Amino acid sequence: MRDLAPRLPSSPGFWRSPLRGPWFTSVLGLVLLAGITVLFVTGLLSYAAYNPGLSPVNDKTPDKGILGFYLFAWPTGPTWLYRLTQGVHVTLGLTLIPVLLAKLWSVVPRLFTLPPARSVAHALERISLLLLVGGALFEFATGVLNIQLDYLFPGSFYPLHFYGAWVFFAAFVAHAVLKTPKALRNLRAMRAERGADTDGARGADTDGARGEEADDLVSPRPAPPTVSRRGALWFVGGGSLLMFATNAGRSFDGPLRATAVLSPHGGPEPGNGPNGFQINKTAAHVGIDPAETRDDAWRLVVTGRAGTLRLSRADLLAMEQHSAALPIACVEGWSTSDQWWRGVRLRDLAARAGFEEDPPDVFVESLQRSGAFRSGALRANQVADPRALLALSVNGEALSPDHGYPARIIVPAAPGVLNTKWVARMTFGNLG
Ligand SMILES: Nc1nc2c(c(=O)[nH]1)N[C@H]1C(S)=C(S)[C@@H](COP(=O)(O)O)O[C@H]1N2
Ligand SMILES: [Mo]
Repeated sequence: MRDLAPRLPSSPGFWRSPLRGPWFTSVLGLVLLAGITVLFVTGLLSYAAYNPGLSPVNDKTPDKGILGFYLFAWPTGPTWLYRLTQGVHVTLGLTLIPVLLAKLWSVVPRLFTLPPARSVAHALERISLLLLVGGALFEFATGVLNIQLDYLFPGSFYPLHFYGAWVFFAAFVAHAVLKTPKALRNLRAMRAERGADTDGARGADTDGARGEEADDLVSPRPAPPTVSRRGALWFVGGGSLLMFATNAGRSFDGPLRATAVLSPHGGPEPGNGPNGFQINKTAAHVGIDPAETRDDAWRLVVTGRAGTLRLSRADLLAMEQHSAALPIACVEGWSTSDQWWRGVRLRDLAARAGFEEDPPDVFVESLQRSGAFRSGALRANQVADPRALLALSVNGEALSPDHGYPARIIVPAAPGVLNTKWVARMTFGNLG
């Protein structure tokens, strides 16, 4: 006879919620199966959008090996592409937090099962579960920390979140392959039973709980219910809705952004006027010396086949000026609507550097002396796009110091991080 006394979490009688059982776990599991698949795909897309294969400066995970098998040249259109993929990645991730927590709660008795392993196969299954649970918590935790104003996690976010995602996903695929058929069977069985109930063939039952007795998640001595399973699902869904409603707004401007009360970079626009849109890091924060940005001091150093040019802001303003309506879309998930940028085309600068036809890749460096985002490499397709600019003004006014005065990069569909501010140097070709 098994010990049913609730002494230890490993005792079968310890966990008493009548909500636990295959139906509850299966519903949450299927929601996560769909949601996490989207998170994984949009995450991989975001990684590709950074151009990690293009130059060591873009590559935060140089040891990725075959995990970079799928990398491709990120396109320059539609212009809102990264705004969409990364907005979905971050907002969906936040929205799924209550579902993830509920799912872990629903299977928590299994974490305490004794003996820890009954066989080699059982040991393997439990190790994969550990990677699955640990990996999920790790990915959600690093993701949430990275969208805070001051990143708190020890170490660089990129390798942690990237390798963590692959470890998690390997366990996730194994788990999904093993469990999806069972989850679907559970749901079908419950539905069939409910159908039988309405025929009046058997006595009334709630939420299709019958037939679950054999499952190890079902408590052998359940406490009286305080809420139905359906009610519990509504509660989880309500939590998700709350996360969505308090975060999604930062992918928009104006009154909608003000609804993003739980998000840094949500809230009101910083200031009014042409430069009054979201700022990632201010000039003061990254240590830009205003003296270096003055028109008499600042020169853009452009290097290419034609040697080295030094261009003042007046020289750049004397070149043909072009406009493009493009958003800023950050890896943190926030974005702005289209701003009206004006300046010199990157491909015209490439031509000045000696690449009249077929513009090459370019390596861009900022006045900023340190920090991960002081430089970035743009691919040839990005340089060639006629909407890709070295912007001198935005919305009809010179760039503000915080938006990158004297000049910044703006590339359609690219992640914000590639739109280098306070540009000092551009090297065309030979990225090494
Ligand atoms: N030199 C420099 N450029 C930079 C950054 C930076 O930290 N330093 N941040 C990048 C990031 S992560 C984003 S999202 C955009 C934000 O541009 P904004 O502050 O004008 O909105 O600038 C990019 N350009
Ligand atoms: Mo960013």
